[in-house]
Amino acid sequence: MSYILLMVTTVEDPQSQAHSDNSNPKISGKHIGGGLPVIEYWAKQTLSPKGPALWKTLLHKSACLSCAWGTGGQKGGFTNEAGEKLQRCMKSMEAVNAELQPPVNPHFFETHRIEALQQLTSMEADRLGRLSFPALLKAGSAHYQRITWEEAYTLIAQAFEHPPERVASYSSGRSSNEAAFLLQLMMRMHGANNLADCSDLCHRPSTTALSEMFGSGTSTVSLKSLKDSDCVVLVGSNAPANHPRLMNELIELRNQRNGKIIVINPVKEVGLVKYGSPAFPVKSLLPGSAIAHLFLQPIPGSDLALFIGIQKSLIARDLIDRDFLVAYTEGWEAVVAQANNTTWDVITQTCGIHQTEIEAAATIIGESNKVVFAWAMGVTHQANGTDNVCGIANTALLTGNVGKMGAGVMPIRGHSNVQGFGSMGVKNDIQPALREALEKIVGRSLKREPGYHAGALIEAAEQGQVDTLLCLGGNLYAASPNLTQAKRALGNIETVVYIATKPNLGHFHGLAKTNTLILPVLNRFENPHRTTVESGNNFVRLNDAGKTHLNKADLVSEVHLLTELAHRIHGSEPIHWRQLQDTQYVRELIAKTIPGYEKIGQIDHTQEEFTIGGRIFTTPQFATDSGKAKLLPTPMPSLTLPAPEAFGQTSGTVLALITGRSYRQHNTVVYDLGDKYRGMPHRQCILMNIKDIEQGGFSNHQRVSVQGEAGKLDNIEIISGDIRQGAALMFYPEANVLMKAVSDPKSHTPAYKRVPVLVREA
Ligand SMILES: Nc1nc2c(c(=O)[nH]1)N[C@H]1C(S)=C(S)[C@@H](COP(=O)(O)OP(=O)(O)OC[C@H]3O[C@@H](n4cnc5c(=O)[nH]c(N)nc54)[C@H](O)[C@@H]3O)O[C@H]1N2
Ligand SMILES: Nc1nc2c(c(=O)[nH]1)N[C@H]1C(S)=C(S)[C@@H](COP(=O)(O)OP(=O)(O)OC[C@H]3O[C@@H](n4cnc5c(=O)[nH]c(N)nc54)[C@H](O)[C@@H]3O)O[C@H]1N2
Ligand code: SF4
Ligand SMILES: [Mo]
Repeated sequence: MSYILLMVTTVEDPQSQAHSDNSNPKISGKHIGGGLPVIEYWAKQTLSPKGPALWKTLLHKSACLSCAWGTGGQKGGFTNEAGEKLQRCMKSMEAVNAELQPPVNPHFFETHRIEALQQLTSMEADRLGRLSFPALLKAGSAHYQRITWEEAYTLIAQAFEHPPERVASYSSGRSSNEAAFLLQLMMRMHGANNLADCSDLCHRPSTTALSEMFGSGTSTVSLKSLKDSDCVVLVGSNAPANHPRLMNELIELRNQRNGKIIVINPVKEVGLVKYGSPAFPVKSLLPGSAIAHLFLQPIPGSDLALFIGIQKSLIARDLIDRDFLVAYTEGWEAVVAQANNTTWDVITQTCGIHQTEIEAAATIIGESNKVVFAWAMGVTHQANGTDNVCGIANTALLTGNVGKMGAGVMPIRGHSNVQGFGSMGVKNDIQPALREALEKIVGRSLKREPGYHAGALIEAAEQGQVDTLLCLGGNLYAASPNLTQAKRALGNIETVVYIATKPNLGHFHGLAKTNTLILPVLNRFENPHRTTVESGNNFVRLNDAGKTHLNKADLVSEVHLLTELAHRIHGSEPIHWRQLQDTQYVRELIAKTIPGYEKIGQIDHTQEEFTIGGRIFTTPQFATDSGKAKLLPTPMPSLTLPAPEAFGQTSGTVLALITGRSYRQHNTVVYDLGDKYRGMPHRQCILMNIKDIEQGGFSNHQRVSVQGEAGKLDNIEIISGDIRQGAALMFYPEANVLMKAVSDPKSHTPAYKRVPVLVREA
């Protein structure tokens, strides 16, 4: 297949930047994704002194810590839910490796002032080792000091005496379903719904859009169903780095089923062009497997325009499924009308992709029988993230690609149990069904009004409206946009409690007004009891009990910590919190209250992992009230960038900055510097298109300053790479100092992927 590259005029970029797989992309880093470096990493770690412990952990019957694709559990560390072996990627080992570090030296905090700790980078903070005793930093003190658990519980229980609306939690998706369930129950019994969660910063636009359209907010596709597809459209995902095993599915789709792959991403991620997978050691690992048939590089933030274009082309050529629309959906007429009424000029100028390329994508989608539309943060981290998701799902529905085997919509989730947190009700609004079920258990009515999501929490804290914040994992400080604001906001909270496995930037910068506590916990493979997690593909895994290597450490499990705390806050009636330290009882409560989770009540006896009921649609019967899927009209984004004057300058190059992950980091935690696949040797880089470099009068490897609306970074090295003209890419969390907290009004998720910046000579 070959597509002609044509010139179009756009606001940010005069050139269409689509490529077919016949083109020869110039990649500044590696020429294939994955490949030998992956095997080198496995070999190096295996041969290191930690090797035996690493392997023991990988073989432990618990789910992978890293991403939500999910593997491991009762079938064994390397087996997925389809029973396939060799399904564990290097990222998994990377995550385990970090957890197997020795403890932070018991005298470390005594000998290091907080000012010194604030000089540490993310990687240095993580490398301090595992947290292994409770610590407290009092206002005015220069040091975190060791405290007892009793002192910690007493302090936190006192902090929970503030009015409920002034008490909040934040959580991150690595903890178990059991811990998540207990957290929300404890908070809701306290009387507020201030349950901010990392999903507010992540896939909330997907949940918001899909809930309204299908009555269920998660993927409609199971792994089994994905394996039946004949086309995948992958939008705004760097799966080779963040969900590596998804690459195996793409390789099988293309090579074994002769299926088609469309990739949409302003950055030509090398692994999405060609990927060498260790799961296919002979055919793929060294030569690499071709991935994208069609690679479209739109202007950041413009995916919706591209999808309206695809819809327009499908409608014009009668490639939509009218019988399906009439029988199983609502609202399709308005979506068809919108696509018809939007001119090609507006579409191509907004997304910067020529009509020919858009039509090529429509042809592939229209001519395929079973299409899965998958997406990640390139879609959700936008000021119109929810509309973006609607635009993708509308396209899926117009072509009859939801509600059958082999097809559907698939948000590729982030943290390994972030979706489980959502299912357990960790969110700032409470669904009526969950509320009613919980009310029966606690014997009184629970608050209905929504509480703070992550962004609102920061804003409320900044205004002095929050007294107590309990953080179950994560790094709210470094994950938030506008680090200066986040620091100031957290500094207005009386008591901040960090429940964590390893030190991070938040523990040293996100300091409370009076008391900051760090409470160490066991991780998933160390807990003395069983726990469960839920993957992005709606599969629930059971984690066996395990042991920690931290022999002399003073650690507890998250379940122990939360139940002890809840006992002190709420007493033992109507809930006997301490009894819930046996997680089997928590699972019984989950089975009674969480829709689709009924089977978890038996899992201790059956060890049967399961797919959650009511979410995977293989027939066109949806979970909405009418049973029909709803198509929603999507306002076209209007994308402009400010002039240098908006940054108080008269010269320089304004670009749309994408901020995301390097190959060697997990969210705010940096494991190693650099990203060899993108040719970026260290963290202080900005990836730019060669034309922007030349037109701006810069040169490759020049050091520049990058200025955003909220802050500036100096001494940033320009790296020329295969990124769309007008766009640039930098790594988070360092880049979070640049941006203001602009967010999608429907989901409140920040627009981390389209940050206006000015690049100037240093
Ligand atoms: N190893 C590892 N695995 C992880 C994580 C990790 O940090 N490390 N994090 C986990 C979490 S919480 C998450 S949410 C996921 C994140 O997984 P991803 O969403 O894959 O991660 P990001 O780095 O945010 O990159 C998203 C991709 O979107 C592209 N993009 C940016 N702007 C646009 C746009 O406007 N349109 C389109 N179409 N594409 C765009 C970027 O070029 C990039 O390739 O990974 C999870 N897994
Ligand atoms: N600019 C920019 N900002 C972003 C993003 C972006 O792409 N660009 N991505 C956003 C996204 S998608 C997300 S999800 C957020 C991530 O935001 P968070 O989830 O808040 O941050 P993490 O870095 O994943 O949190 C890491 C910390 O979790 C703790 N931890 C690890 N395992 C455990 C455990 O088992 N139990 C407990 N209690 N603690 C544990 C460790 O102490 C570790 O330091 O960041 C968001 N921020
Ligand atoms: S793809 Fe994700 S879940 Fe699977 S092994 Fe890798 S990091 Fe773990
Ligand atoms: Mo995420």
